[in-house]
Amino acid sequence: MRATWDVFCNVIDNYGDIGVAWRLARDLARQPDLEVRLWVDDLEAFRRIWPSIDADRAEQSEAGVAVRAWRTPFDDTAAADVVIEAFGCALPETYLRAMSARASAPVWINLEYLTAESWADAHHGLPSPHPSLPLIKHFFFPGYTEATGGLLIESDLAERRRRFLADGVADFWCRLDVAAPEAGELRVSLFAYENAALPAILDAWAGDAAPVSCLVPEGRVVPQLAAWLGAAGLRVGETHQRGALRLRVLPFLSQDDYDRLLWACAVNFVRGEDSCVRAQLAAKPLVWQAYPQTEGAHGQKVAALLARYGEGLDAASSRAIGGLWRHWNGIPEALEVPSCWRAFRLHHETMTRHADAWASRLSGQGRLTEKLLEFVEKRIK
Ligand code: TRH
Repeated sequence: MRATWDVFCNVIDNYGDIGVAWRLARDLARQPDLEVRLWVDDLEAFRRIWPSIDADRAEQSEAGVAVRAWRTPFDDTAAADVVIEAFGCALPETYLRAMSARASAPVWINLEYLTAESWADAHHGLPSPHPSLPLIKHFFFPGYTEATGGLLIESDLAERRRRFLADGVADFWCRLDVAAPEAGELRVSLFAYENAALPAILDAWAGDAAPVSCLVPEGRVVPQLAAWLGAAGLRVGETHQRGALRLRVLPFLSQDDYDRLLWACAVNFVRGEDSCVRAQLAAKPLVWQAYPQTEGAHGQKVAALLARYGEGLDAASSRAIGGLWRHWNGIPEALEVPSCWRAFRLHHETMTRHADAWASRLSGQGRLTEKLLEFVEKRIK
C-alpha cells in the first residue's frame, strides 16, 4: 500500500519556507510508493517560484504532488501516515484531532531550519510529546554532518547539472535574453536582502580591471541598485553599464531556472537558506547573506558555515572569502570591501576548485529525503 505524506507550509516571509517545502514535496513524490500532499497557505508566493501554480485553485497537481490550499477554517481531512510540519508552522486543530483519531498515530515531524552550527547534531531527532493528545512530534534538523538530517539534494541533481553545463547554457542565456559571457567576463548572480555593503561592492565591480556582469532576479535588492545607479527605479529587462560593471534585472525565475542560473554563473551571491545550499551544490564560489536576526544571531550561523566551508582551503583563499562574507553580513572586518573583492578575484580559480570538491563532499554526506525515509521507517507502526 502507498504511504501517504502530508507536508504543511505556512509562508511567513520571502521564499525560503515554500522553497524548501516544495523541493522536499517534489523529491518525496519521486520516491516509489509515496502519495504526497502539500498544504500551502500562500499560493501566490508559491506561484512566484513555480509559475504553473494557479493561486486561485484549492486543489491542483504539480510534479506528482497534490497541492492543496491551506485555508482557515481547515476542512475535515483524514490525516496521513506521515505529517511534516515545515519550520514549526502550527498544524490546524482539526487536523491534529484527525491525527489523534487514527488507529496508529502518524509519524509527525517538524522540519527545522538549516544551520551549520554544531548544536544541530544533538537536537536532530529529539521527540516532543503533545501536551494533551497521544501524539509525538520529532524535530528533524537538516545539516552538514552525518548526525543531522543532511541536505535536500535530489539524486539526479549532479547529472542534471552536468548535462546542462555540457549543452544547455547557450540556450539558457538565449531564453533569458542575456548575451553569453564575453571573453574575460566574470558573471555574477545577485539574490540579496537590502545590504549596507552593496554600494561598496558595486563600486568595486565598476572599478574592476575586467568586465563584471551582474544578473539580478527581481526582488528586494532592486530599489537599492536603482539608488546606486541614480535611477528612479529599475524594471525587469533593463541593463545599465557603469565602468566595468553591467547590471541586468531578470524576472524572478522558476526554482529550476534559478538553479540553472547558479550553475551558469561564476560567482553567486545568495541569501537565506535554500539558495545558499543550491549555490553550494552549484559548485561555484558563493557569498552568503544570512537572514538578518536580532542581536546579531545570524553572525554565529555565518561563522559556523564559513568554518565548515573553509575546511581544506588555503589560508589566503579562506581569508578572501571570509572577508567578503563578513562585510556582506555586517560583521566587523579589518579589510575594506575593495581589498576583499580584489582578494576574492585573485583566488577565484582556487575557490572554484574548492567549491567543486565541497559540492561532491556534500552529496556524499547523506541526502535529506533518504534520511527522512529511514527516520520514518523506524517509527512507522
Ligand atoms: O527567500 P529567502 O530569503 O527565504 C528566507 C530564508 O529561508 C530564511 O531562513 C527564512 O527565515 C525567511 O525566508 C523567512 O531565501 P531562500 O531560503 O534562499 O529561499 C529562496 C527561494 O526562492 C529558493 O527556493 C530559491 C527560490 N528562487 C526562485 O525560485 N527564483 C528566483 O529567481 C530566486 C532568486 C529564488
